[in-house]
Amino acid sequence: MTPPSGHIFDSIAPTGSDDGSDVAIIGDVHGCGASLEALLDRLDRECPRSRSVLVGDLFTKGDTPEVVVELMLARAASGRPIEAVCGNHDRRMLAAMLAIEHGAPVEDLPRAERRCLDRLERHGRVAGAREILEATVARVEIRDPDAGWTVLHAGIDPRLGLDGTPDEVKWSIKARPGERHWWDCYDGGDGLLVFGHKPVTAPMRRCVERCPVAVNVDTGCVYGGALTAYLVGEDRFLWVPGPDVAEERPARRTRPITREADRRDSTVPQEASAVPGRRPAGSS
Ligand SMILES: [Mn+2]
Repeated sequence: MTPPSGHIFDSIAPTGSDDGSDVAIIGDVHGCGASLEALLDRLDRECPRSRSVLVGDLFTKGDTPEVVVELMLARAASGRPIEAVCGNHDRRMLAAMLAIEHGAPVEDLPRAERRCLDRLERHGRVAGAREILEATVARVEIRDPDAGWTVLHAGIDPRLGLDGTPDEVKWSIKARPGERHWWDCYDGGDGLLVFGHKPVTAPMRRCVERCPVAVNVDTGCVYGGALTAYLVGEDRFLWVPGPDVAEERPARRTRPITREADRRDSTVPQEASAVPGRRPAGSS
């Protein structure tokens, strides 16, 4: 695969899916190139006109960030819509690249960024990664107001709502031990929010009155889990195994994920009745 060079990635970003095609929202890839390739292949077979939106955290941690770059640039160059929103690791990676450009010694970079940059350099994909990261970091969220969904990396503060939540919260919010997840306190007032950042063992779909309002697609691909896509229009998950999963595992993994998603779905109306309404900023 030889993706073309030049600023292709940012220029093809669509503003909406007005041709009626579905949108596939893809969880944290974290440099797992083979998993992204397998998932995009599966999307091409099962949902050939779908627009892809990645929740961010694209390159660091995994072994093949250069493959992620190649896949994204090649897809963009072929006219297939693919975009990403800003993840905390995308900001870190772009900051590391800028530091190197300004003369910082490579040894000063944190280990994950140093390893990722080394891999990108050896495969000639630094410029491509930089192009993708600049476009990605500039987009904290992608909304489709007509369809009622928003993609962001980590989530919102339910007390502040989507518009009131600061950007740095949107790419980094995560419950500390003992705290409730933000999505358990979200009443659906800002429509469907799709996100990643917090790995879960199965894709999580929380409903209010049987309508999906919060979907977590980070199934820990780089930690031996799966890479998941959520097809918004079909309200359906697709997934492929992460790089460390043994050959025989995907089939066994498949059924528990489905059952888990169905089980969570069916219990949601009871949960929703206990959800607090949105409160103004500063109140407890
Ligand atoms: Mn993250």
